[in-house]
Amino acid sequence: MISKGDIIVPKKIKDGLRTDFVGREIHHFTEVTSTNDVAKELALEGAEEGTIVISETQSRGRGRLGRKWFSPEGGIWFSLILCPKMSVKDAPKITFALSLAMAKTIIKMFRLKVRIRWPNDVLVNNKKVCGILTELSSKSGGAIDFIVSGIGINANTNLKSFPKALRKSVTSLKQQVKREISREAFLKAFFEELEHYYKTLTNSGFAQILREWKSLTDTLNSYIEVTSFDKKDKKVEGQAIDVDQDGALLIRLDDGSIKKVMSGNASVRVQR
Ligand code: BT5
Repeated sequence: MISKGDIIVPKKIKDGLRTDFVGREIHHFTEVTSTNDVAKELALEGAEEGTIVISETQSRGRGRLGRKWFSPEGGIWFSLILCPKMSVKDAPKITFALSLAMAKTIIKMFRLKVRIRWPNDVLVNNKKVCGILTELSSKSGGAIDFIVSGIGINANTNLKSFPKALRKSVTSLKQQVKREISREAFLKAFFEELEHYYKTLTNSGFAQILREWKSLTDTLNSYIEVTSFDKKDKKVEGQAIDVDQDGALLIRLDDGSIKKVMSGNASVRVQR
């Protein structure tokens, strides 16, 4: 049972919120299967761009490829509806803009050591604090109809609520700053940051996002192992040398050849 004092109050986020559209409409729940599912239904019913769906817990929170996303109370589990005038192949760029906005928010609010791991993880002191799942609906002709970006942040979650196997690789903001954080203040700051980077992406293009993203990633110049989702979970190892203008990771394999991975799971072996 979640006590009333621990529930996110949307009004506290909206009061003084300096955005044009992100977070103007907030739907808050105690428990849902996945906020991405609820947001998708709302988008299909014509919800406005910038609409947010937040839940205190999720019974079937998911990561990429249907992996389980643990969503105990104290976290921030939410989805955002976006309607960018982009083609489907550009959708991964949204995840770059969101992870950059997340990293910037954590740095500005808590001055922690934050790194972004290609393509969708935000780490604090080398442990995962946030994951992003971008799903989309497309129109005929390859244009995006809408995007639902699901963002999970271990804000005030207790590490004991995670399975033992995960505890070594995850952290929460509470654990890092050694006090409970205001989830409303965090979301307000994040919504402002994310609208800024989303507008940068849609008005000025990906180059500026990528430049800032590169200054915060731990993946480039490291020796990494990547499980590629492009072709049936194939594992590759090598030196991560660049992220190209589509968001694909370029890896120099041990035989000197260059491998391009559009989507996958990276872990850093040696940081250079
Ligand atoms: C992600 O997937 O990192 C995307 C997570 C997105 C979660 C949000 S919460 C709101 C919205 N609603 C949803 O149902 N989802 C979104 P991926 O890169 O595939 O990472 C999944 C892996 O992260 C799992 O296999 C675990 O190893 C690990 N993991 C699971 N729960 C975690 C947590 N709470 N914190 C950190 N790591 C976790």
